[in-house]
Amino acid sequence: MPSIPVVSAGDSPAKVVACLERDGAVVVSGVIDRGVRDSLLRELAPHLESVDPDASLNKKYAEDGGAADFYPGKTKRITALVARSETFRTFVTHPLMRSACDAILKPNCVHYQVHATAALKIGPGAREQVLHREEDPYQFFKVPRPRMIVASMWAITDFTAANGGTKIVPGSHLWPAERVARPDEVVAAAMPAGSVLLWMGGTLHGAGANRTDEWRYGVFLSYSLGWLRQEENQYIDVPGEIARTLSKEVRELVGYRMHLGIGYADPTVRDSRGEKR
Ligand SMILES: O=C(O)CCC(=O)C(=O)O
Repeated sequence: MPSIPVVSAGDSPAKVVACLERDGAVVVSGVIDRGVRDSLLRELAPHLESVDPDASLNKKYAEDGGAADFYPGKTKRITALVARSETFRTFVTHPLMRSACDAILKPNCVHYQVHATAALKIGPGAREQVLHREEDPYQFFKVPRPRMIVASMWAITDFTAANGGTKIVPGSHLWPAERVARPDEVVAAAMPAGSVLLWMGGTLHGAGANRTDEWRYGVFLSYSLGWLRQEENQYIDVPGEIARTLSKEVRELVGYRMHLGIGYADPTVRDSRGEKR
């Protein structure tokens, strides 16, 4: 029976990376304490409270005529977390994420970047999400693709198999394209609040169905090779006015940095307030 390995925050970065490389996913318990979770909840509440759980990103995608079914209803989803939450910025630079990305992404780039951010609340009655790979948009590369993305889900509330805990297909980052996961190969990430689930960009995964009467609250954070187009447009979600206020480390991780010659900009161009970037 496949399973997701569990390690603790005190375990070595090498152990986390070894699990990721072997199983395509790992749960690290005890990463963020109650105080950190409370700060994040406070900072994001004004943004999440106004989300219509029947519309959320689902409606936006449906209106685009794109993947209408990709985001299930009865969920609340917001992005732009770097701009919206000071606490979230500590996740972006967290040593756990830096060491995993150093080991998995650095061999394929000079530096990596934040790929996407989201707060994801899965409500009672939400159906499960279709299994997918973070690297699916890079169709040019054939599955199994080169390592391009590392993803994570930070449990703000407990995650269970019943309340929408993220579904993972262990080992699927190594599968050929045509292999389809059998139901007994899909495992829900059950983890207490404060844990972080990491997975490889090639690992099949998706949000679980919520069969309880509680909301499952997780924060998504992924990173990609510094020469790829980011999934979330960080220059819109973290505009220059905000980027200027961030630490150099966060600003550069968000993408305000060149990767070799890629991403240059004219420093004399002014932002919307008329100030130099
Ligand atoms: O909410 C989750 O557990 C996973 C979400 C996800 O994979 C997605 O929205 O693409």
